[in-house]
Amino acid sequence: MKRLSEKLSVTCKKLIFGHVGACIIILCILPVLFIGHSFFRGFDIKIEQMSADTEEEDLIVVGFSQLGSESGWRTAHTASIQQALTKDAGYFLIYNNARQMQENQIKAIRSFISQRVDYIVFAPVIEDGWDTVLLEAKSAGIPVIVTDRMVNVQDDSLYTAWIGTDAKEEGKKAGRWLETYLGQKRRQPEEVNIVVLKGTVGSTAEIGRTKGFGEIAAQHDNWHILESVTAEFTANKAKEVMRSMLRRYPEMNVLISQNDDMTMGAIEAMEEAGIRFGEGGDVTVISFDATRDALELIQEGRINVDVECNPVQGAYVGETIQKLEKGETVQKHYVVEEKVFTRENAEEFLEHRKY
Ligand code: GYE
Repeated sequence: MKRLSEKLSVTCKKLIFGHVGACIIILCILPVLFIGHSFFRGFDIKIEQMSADTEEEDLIVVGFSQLGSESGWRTAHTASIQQALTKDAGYFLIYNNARQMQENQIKAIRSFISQRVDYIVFAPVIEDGWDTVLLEAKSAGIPVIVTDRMVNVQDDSLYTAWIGTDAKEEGKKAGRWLETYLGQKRRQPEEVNIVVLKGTVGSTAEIGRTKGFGEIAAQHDNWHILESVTAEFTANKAKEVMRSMLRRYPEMNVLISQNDDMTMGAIEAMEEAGIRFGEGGDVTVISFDATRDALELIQEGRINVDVECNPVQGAYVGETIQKLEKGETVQKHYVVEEKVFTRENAEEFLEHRKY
């Protein structure tokens, strides 16, 4: 492995001047940069920390491009990667938050390439549009580990491994739960009128959950998807969208919300409008993620079911890197384990839920 100090020297040169001798000049201007460190703000790189770490050898340098911080799930996913790739475990982690913008992720990946990191880990905001930048990483000989959402690339050798969740299966689980639920105790209304709050359009979670649920819905003549509309995986947007859905579709009796944050926003809108929802209510609420807050709402009977999406992926990312370090082959696609939560089992898991 390349020495960290060597890589940082290259980083300095490329980031600032791009010619030989740049590091000498950098030493002179470092105090100025420390005062007005907005220069490096976009990449969350702590110069002080990096300089101190140049003393250390054999740290595996990982550039991590996270797509944003839109949800409780995302916070847990970021934490999971940060907790796995620690200095004690032998890593130097460079974290960048792309704030939902693909162009920011592309910039971050290019910056990681120019810093000659050992690995790139990234959670892509949407599936399309990665071929060029991933080819650049491949040409630089840097393995890319995709996590959470998937990329849609022509050549799958552009990434080394993917660790994530089965979004389509999650959508199907939601549909199958609804089938069973409606079938029980003659709950089947004549018409099942569904509104779907979708996540970020073009993201794996949105594509998969929409398709998976849609396949089950298509098997029932009396299930009508009144509208599928994005609320971008955020609570605020969902509250706003839900207000308008409630005005437009008073006949709605099932809400499918593709993540817990949107569910919280939608619940607020229903409360405001005096709609009875959840157990014994007029609107059945189906959510995804199963964060701690949502499990509590299940216990209170305000969410009927929550299809789990597991954000704890850091350990698998770490294991994959360790295998690659030893020259071992790694599994190309690794899907983490997921459950379905209702009032029957929420309590049992709530006790140990960390996110
Ligand atoms: O469900 C949502 C998040 O990609 C699986 O993104 C992830 C989704 C998750 O913002 O809460």
